[in-house]
This record gives sequence, C-alpha cells and structure tokens, in this order.
Amino acid sequence: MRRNHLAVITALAGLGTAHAQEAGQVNVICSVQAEWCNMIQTVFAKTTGVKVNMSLKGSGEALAQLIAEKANPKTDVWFGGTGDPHLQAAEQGLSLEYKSPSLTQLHAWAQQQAAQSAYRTVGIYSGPLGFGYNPELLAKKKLQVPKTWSDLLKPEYKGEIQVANPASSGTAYTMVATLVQLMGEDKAFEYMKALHKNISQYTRSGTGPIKAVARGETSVSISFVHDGPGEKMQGFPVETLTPAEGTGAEIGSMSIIKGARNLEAAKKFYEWALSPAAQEMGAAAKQFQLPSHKAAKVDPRVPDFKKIKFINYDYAKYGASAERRRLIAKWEKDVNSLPK
Ligand code: S7P
Repeated sequence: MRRNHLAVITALAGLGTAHAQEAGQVNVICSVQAEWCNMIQTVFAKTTGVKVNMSLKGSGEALAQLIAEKANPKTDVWFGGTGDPHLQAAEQGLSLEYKSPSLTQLHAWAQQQAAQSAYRTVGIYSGPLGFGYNPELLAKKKLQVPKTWSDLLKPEYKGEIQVANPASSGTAYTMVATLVQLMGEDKAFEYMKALHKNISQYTRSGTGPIKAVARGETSVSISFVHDGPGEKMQGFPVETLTPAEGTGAEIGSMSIIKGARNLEAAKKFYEWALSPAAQEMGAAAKQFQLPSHKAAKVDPRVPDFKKIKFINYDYAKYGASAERRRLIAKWEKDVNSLPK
C-alpha cells in the first residue's frame, strides 16, 4: 500500500475511537475497486472495532450472489456498484427497508434513489458513462479520438473497442439502457449490432476495458469516466471523454440485506459509509465518483457534471427487474450471437 494511503488510513482512523475489543463483525460485498474496498475495511474496523469480512464483486455478480443466497443470506451490506441492480434487489425483496437519519444531507439524486426503492437502497456516488482511450495507441495506429457514439461505428475502429458484457456487468447494462433512452429501442439495437463488429471483447467486469486501454491492449473502451484518472495516476496513457450526443450516469448505491445476521453492525457500517469523511475516501483510493453527501469534498479530478450533456435517465424504469432481464436477453439474442 502506498505511503499516502497509509497516511489517509491513519488520519481517518484517528477520527473515531479505536476499540481494543472486537465489537462484532459485518459481512460486506464491495463493488467498487479493490483499493477503496481495502481502505474501507481497514478504517471502519479501526474506528469502530467492528471486523469487516469483505468480498469484492462487480454489480452484476453481486446481484447474482444475493439472489442465490436469498433463503439463507450470508451478506449484511452491499456497498457500491451501479444503481440498477440495487433497485432490482429492492424489488425482489433482497434488501431491507432502512431510512438513514442522514438522508436529507444527501444530494437529491441519492435521495431519489432511496425513495424509488421504498428506502431499500441509497445513492452513495454518481458517475458518467463515456469513453476511455489510449492516445499513444491511437496515434500509433493513425486513428482519431472518437468523440461521439456514432464515431464508434467507423470501420477503422474494427477490433479496437472493448466494453463489458451487460449480462455480468452493471456498467455495460448502463450503456444498453443509456442507448435505448438516447436513440429509442429499435435504433439502439441497430446501433449495438453495428458496434458489435468493432468490439474485440466483451469483458466480464465493467472496469476491465479501461484497464485494457490503459495497458495498451485496446485503443478505446466504453467505461465510467471516473475510472480514468486512477489509471492515469499510475502512469498509464489514458484519457476519457463523454460522447457529444449525450450520455447516462450511474447512481452507485448501498443496501442492507434483508435477513442480515449482523444487523446492528450493518447499520453502523451504513451510517459511517454515508458520512463525508468516509465518502472522501473514494478519492483517497484514486476513485473519482461524485460523493452523495453534500458536505463531502469533491476532488478536482471528479468529472465536472455541469460540462456533460446528460440524458434524463429513468432509473425506476431501467432498474426494474423485468426491463433489465428483457433488455439483457434481447442483447444476448440480437447482438452477442452475431458473428463479427
Ligand atoms: O469502482 C468503479 C466502478 O466503475 O465499478 C463499479 C461497479 O462494480 C462496476 O460493476 P460491473 O463490473 O458490474 O460493471 C461502479 O459502480 C463503479 O463506479
């Protein structure tokens, strides 16, 4: 772990009382990137004495696990991951209704996420969908930087683009839902069929493609743009942009699991995770989503939402189980099955 991260952990641990005695445990599925999950695990344990048993899973995989363990839940809290599967979990009765006393201190979009789920989830961060690209690789291949969704269909990008598979990835489902809302369903599916020719690989995890861009394995990715600066800070040549036609955003969410075995510890974790100090740890761990607490400091590397053209993403509609299942099945049948 790097020295600045150790310093953050030490400083944040000092904000609370370090209990010598263990004060229970909480089982958390963490759907942000590993460095942030590890920091949360260490700092929460140091400040409260509660041991965190952490398992790392992308949003789609986390939902699949919670469905599988519904009759006998082993998870207490699901932290992070795209909001649509959290809404789906709420609808399927997998998460517990809980209204935080801090709710009114959160941005409207985070409160709306809570209200739409009948208070079974809450927004903890937001971030725009866009493109990642490797300027060095593009220059080497004499390719322009793609600036629009329609640019991605140009034949010169054949085999140059990676995106995740929406069946396993909340990020990729956000892309499908964004395109459907931006273009209308028929045109969006025509678009994704054409895009398929240029895709080298549909990855399992949503963060895979921008990591591949950063490492020079592919030129372009469809990714959350807040995942770019962390790669750049590691010295990789990666830039991001949002497409000119408009784009969608995720509302990264958190849910307490219904039937949680460690409910008191789960609520303690949940309240702590909503606090400004805990939310600022995202940037300390080189992840640059917009925090949901109004008082949390916003790192300058967080994408400037005012400069981005957003669609009016309908979180309730596209977070509904039936709609999500229908669109993913249609993508499998109409897009993923096509030859390249
Ligand atoms: O932490 C980065 C991030 O992009 O990953 C989360 C999510 O787990 C992605 O899951 P998928 O693999 O299912 O796409 C996002 O919520 C978050 O912003």
